[in-house]
Amino acid sequence: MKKRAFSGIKPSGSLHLGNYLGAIRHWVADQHKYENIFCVVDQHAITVEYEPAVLRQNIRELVGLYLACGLDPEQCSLFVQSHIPEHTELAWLFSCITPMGWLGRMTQFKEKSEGLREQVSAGLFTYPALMAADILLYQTQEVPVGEDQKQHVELARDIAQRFNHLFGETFVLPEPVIRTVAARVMGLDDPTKKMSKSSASDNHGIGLLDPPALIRKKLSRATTDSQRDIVFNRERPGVYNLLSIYQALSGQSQEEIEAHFAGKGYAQLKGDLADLVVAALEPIQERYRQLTSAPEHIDQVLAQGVVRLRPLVDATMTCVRYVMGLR
Ligand code: ATP
Ligand code: LTN
Repeated sequence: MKKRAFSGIKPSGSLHLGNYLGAIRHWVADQHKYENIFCVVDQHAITVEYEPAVLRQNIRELVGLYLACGLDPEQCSLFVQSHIPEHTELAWLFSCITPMGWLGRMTQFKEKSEGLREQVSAGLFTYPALMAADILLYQTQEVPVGEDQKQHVELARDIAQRFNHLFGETFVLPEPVIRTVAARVMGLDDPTKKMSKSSASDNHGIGLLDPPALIRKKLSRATTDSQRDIVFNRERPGVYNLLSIYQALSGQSQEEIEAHFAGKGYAQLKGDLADLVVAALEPIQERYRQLTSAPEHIDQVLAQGVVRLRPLVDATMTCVRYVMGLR
């Protein structure tokens, strides 16, 4: 029996290299090993200010990119979170057994609510209860994510444990699966901050749909430092970040990469890295163009995902409603 894997991405903007290297490329590479469920978590994207027309567009772009990156709808159930209303039903039930203290400790909440004070939405605070619902609804065993999501997956596990303790064995306890190379790609403009969809700066991230010339330009401007040698040293975050991206895309070891760049300068590092990034993204961009020229295909894939998942959703929810005394 294959283990079940679940993961999701917010349609909160254009996907970047961090989303690809930290998450999607592993989903694609391992899809034959798991029973896969991948979601476009649209209801998580509305926890901060957003534009409805842009959200609608982002949802379709994200599904198109899932497919263009190589997720095979025969091996993966792909769907949009709001198309299965039980996610929010279960999230409410979880929010009633999740202590405020657990939610208040989440670093993503602290970062995203910075400066907003009383204006911050209740949804941003209870966000992890919805994420726990996404994962636990499908009795998920493994959750492949980038490093930044480890804390949320662990919270989902704590919620499952608490539920099982209060109402009897109901949920499988999920585990985060985080790869070591490029699990946290940093911003090109500021290598102390995680590359993120919602950054306002132009030179922050490389978009999966960025044209080659733009990719080269952004990399040529990436922040480095005033030293010369090109080695993996976490204390030099700019160079370390570029080398980690190089490592993820080339599949070479750190020693091989350091030997390759010995005696060379940053311009060479940035140029070689741009070649690798462009070569990795070009086929994805080509498939994306083909897929979006036949938009019905995307609708079919999403409808099929919902149909396949329905029995699992019903099984979990029938049990949950009963043990909680709602039925
Ligand atoms: P936002 O800026 O809107 O918060 P985001 O760029 O952080 O979005 P998410 O939708 O939160 O992206 O994340 C989707 C997946 O990509 C998650 O598994 C997350 O861990 C991973 N991920 C996001 N940013 C990075 C990054 N910089 N490096 C590696 N993985 C990342
Ligand atoms: N919170 C995640 C997105 C997300 C997710 C999930 C990831 C929502 N539900 C379930 C894995 C499993 C994020 O901000 N990247």
